[in-house]
Amino acid sequence: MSETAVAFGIDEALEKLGLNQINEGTSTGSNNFSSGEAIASYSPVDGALIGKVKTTTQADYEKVMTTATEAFTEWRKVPAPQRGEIVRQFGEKLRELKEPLGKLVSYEMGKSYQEGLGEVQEMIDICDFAVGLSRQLHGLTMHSERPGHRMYEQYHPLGIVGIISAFNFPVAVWAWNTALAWVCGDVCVWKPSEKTPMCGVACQNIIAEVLKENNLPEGISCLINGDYKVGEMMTNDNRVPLVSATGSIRMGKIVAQAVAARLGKSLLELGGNNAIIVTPDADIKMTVIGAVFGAVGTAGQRCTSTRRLIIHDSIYDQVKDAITDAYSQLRIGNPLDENNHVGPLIDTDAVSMYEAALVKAQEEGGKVLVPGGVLEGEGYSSGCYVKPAIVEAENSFQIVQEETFAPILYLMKYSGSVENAIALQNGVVQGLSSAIMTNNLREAERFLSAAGSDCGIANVNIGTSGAEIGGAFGGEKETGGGRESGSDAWKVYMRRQTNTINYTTELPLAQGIKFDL
Ligand code: UN1
Repeated sequence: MSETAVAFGIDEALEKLGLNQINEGTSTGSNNFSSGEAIASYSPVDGALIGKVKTTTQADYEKVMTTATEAFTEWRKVPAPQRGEIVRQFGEKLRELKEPLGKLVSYEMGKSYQEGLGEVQEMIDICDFAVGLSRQLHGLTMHSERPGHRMYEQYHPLGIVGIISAFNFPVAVWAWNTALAWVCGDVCVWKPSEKTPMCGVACQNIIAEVLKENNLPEGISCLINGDYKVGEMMTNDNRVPLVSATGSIRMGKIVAQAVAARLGKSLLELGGNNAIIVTPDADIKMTVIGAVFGAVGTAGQRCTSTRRLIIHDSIYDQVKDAITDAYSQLRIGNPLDENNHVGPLIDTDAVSMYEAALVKAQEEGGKVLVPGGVLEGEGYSSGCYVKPAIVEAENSFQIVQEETFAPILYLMKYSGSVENAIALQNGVVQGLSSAIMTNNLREAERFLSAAGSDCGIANVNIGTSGAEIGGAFGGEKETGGGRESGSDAWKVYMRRQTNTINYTTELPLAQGIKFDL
């Protein structure tokens, strides 16, 4: 255990999460049949080893599928409100373990401790949502065209839901999926990112305890570990009717094609290229807070991170100065230290991508306003700390069209009406989140209209990140079209059945067809 880890109580947190033994690589957590090569998890905070987790081989995967399949036959018979009760207990455990889990998220992923706690709060919130939902999995009733007939629809569980999640939200995205899937009567097989495997084992330990206390099979929640090859076992597997995948567009295209080839369902939550439009009527103070948090929060590694600021030319210089000034006050360093605003990137590969993007932006003609750079020296020994950068750029630059998972903010101007800003905002392949800062009702409504933002999320006087769990979360175009968490996102985790019941002694056919024997 490193000095930093001890100073910030990581050892205690690991112990509370039942992870102490993993440090020796002797166990990979409950309900984990993994026997393959170990993957080591190093903290981007200080480069120290947190623990090792064994990967899942094809033979291990078969065992997991048998366990999950058996658990499903039992779980689907449990009434939905009772399934909700299990999710309620899971939410209670998360409340108890919010600090240690938030700390592990911060230490293994690198986001600030505040954001780590926020992520666990999202898990708690989705549990509460799912508990209520467990009594509201409604279908509709319809009027039959035939006399003495009743027609209605109902929702049944799908079976095994495969969850592939990314490093940037190592626990919350799993919970968005799994809390809903469980109340819907599904069982889940989760492959967390190989960059944050300890968070996966910690979550599995928490739910395993709840299931054990309730004499339920642990196969309701299964964990598999490894890289994309382990993910492929699920995407190609007919026994997994739904694969919910969060990650890059590149990954999503591979998953979508594999799942579609076997006519399975996929729920995709892929990259964003999120912009804030700043109109002449914007509140500049609010704009600065929203834009800076959006761009540098989680070190620019949210799918909802603000990547572009589209500013009206009449206020461009004023906004530019206010934002660059705010950047000069950012403190970059250990994310467990609550004085810091920005922690490290996930690993040194991410640092290389950040550096390459800054070079590319300049090659394409971008003008650097706030130079980035990799931080070195005391406190930065992991090599993962970078300075948030701002570049004046054109929307048409190839690098601006891409999502770089790093704190790089592109500033661009628009002139004339808000439609010109909306055209720029929509002028990318991604369609996750978008925002407009304005006190002008007409502009706000035009941004929200059918001719406005083409994204899954469109906010007014709020930044692009930090969505609440109560709304459906996801995006259009190459973001993948999936919707997770709130609203009626639960429907994707269930199969719909239309039932028609004849309570007469006749057998009239629909559409008035006569078929007399
Ligand atoms: C993600 O980055 O994959 O809206 C999810 C937000 C968070 C979730 C982001 N609630 O920023």
